[in-house]
Amino acid sequence: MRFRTVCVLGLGYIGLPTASSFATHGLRVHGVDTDPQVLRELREGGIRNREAGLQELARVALASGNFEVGERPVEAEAFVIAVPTPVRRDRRADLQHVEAAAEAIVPHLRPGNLVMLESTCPPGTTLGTLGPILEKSGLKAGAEFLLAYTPERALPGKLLQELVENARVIGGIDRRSAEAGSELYRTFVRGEILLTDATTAEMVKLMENTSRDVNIALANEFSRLAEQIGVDVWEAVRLANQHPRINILRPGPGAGGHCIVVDPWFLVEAAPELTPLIQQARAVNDGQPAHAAKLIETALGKLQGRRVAALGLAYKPAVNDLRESPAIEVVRLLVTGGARVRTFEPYAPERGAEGAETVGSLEEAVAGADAVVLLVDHPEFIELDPQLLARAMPGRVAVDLRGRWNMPAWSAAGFSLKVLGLGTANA
Ligand code: SAJ
Repeated sequence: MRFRTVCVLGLGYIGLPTASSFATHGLRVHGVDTDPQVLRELREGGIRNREAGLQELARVALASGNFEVGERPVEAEAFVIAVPTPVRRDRRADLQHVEAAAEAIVPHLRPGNLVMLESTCPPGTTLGTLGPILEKSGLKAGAEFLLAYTPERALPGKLLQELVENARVIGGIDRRSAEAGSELYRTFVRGEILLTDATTAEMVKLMENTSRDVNIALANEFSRLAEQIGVDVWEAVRLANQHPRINILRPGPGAGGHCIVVDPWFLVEAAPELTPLIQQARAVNDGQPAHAAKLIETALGKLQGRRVAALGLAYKPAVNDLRESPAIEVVRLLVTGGARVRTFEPYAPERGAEGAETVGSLEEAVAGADAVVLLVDHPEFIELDPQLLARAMPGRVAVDLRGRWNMPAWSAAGFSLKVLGLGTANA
C-alpha cells in the first residue's frame, strides 16, 4: 500500500467515520477538528449523539493506537478535507471552512502528497479554489502533488454500511490523482470505485441530491393535487409505481436535513438562468410545511388556543438529526397561529421547538391534547395503537402528514383522521 499516513480535516458526520475506517484498516491517522469539544469527547473515548455504531467504530479506531486527534494538521502522505459547506443567506455556498482547511494544509504539503476533498461544493471548487490555495506551498497541482474530489454519498441512518458498500466516485484533476485517490479509499471501500475528473465528480454529487429534491417536490405537488381533485395520493402513487419505469417518492411535510435542501442551491449558483426547475422544486418543498399546517388548522377548525401533540421533530425517521427539519417549521407555524403545542422527539427527547413545550414521553405529549399530529414516521409512531391514544387524550382529531396511519383503525377508536394527500371528494 502506497499510503501509510493520512490526515483528515473535519471530524464530523463524514470525517470521523472516514478517519476511523482508515485507522481500523491499518493506516496511521491524524484527525483535525477546530471544535475543542469534539476533540475533548474523542480523547475521552467517544462522541455523543451521533449515528448508530459510529461511537463504537471511533472507539475501536482510537484504541488501535492508529488514530490520534488534534487542532492542527501534521505532515502526512494523504490529506482528506471533510468540513461543512453550508449555504449562505444569499443561497451561495459558504466555502470558508474548505478554504481554512486548505490554508492549514499548505505548510505541511510535500511533493507526492495526495489531497482529497469530500465536502459538497459548487462545480469547479477543487480546480478553481482548492488547487490555487494549496499551490501557495510552492508546489504545482498535478505535477508535484495530487488533487482529487470524492463525494460522500452515505445515507444518514445507514452511514457506516453505505460508507463501505456504496460505489464511490473519485474525480482527479488528472488521471494520476484519481488513481491515487482510488488506492487510498480502496483501504476500506468495498463498493465499486469509479474514476472521473474533479468537476464531474462535484457535479455528480449535486445532481444526486437535486434529483432527490425535485422528485420529493413532485410527490408533494401530487399530494396537493390529490387533495384538490379528491384522490388518495398514497393509493395513486402505489399504483403508478407498479409501472416498470416509475418510482414516485413519498409526499410529506417537506424536505429537510443538511444535504437535500442545500445542495440544489450550488447548482443554481452555477447558473441561475438555467435552473428554473431546480429553483421551483426548492420553492415547492419549502412551501410544504405551510400546506401541512393549513391541513392541521382545517382538521381542528382553528388553531387559536388548540392543544396539539406533535409527534417527531427529526428531519426524517429513525435519526436524531433536527437540522432543517420540516417538522420544526410546521410546529413554528402552529405556534404562530396560536396553537399550544407539545413536542415529543423520541430520538432526541431533550430537543424541542421554539414556542412549543418539550416533553419526554408520548403520554405527556398527548395528555390534554385536542389533536395528535404525526410529523415524523418513526417506527414507534407508525405502530401507535389509536385505542390507547383514545384513552390517553381528550381530543379526537388526528392528522397524519406521512401517510402511515390506518384509517379504519383510527375511525374505530373514534378519531377523525386527516391524512396529507388524501382527497375526499370521491370518497
Ligand atoms: N423525503 C420525503 N419523501 C421521500 C424521501 C425523503 O419527503 O420519499 C424527505 C425526508 O423526510 C427528509 C428529506 O427528504 O426530510 C431528505 O431525506 P433523504 O433520506 O432523502 O436524504 P438525506 O438528506 O438523509 O441523505 C441524502 C442522500 N442522498 C440521496 O439519496 C441522493 C444520501 O445518499 C447523501 O449522502 C446525503 O443526502 C448527503 O449527505 O448528501
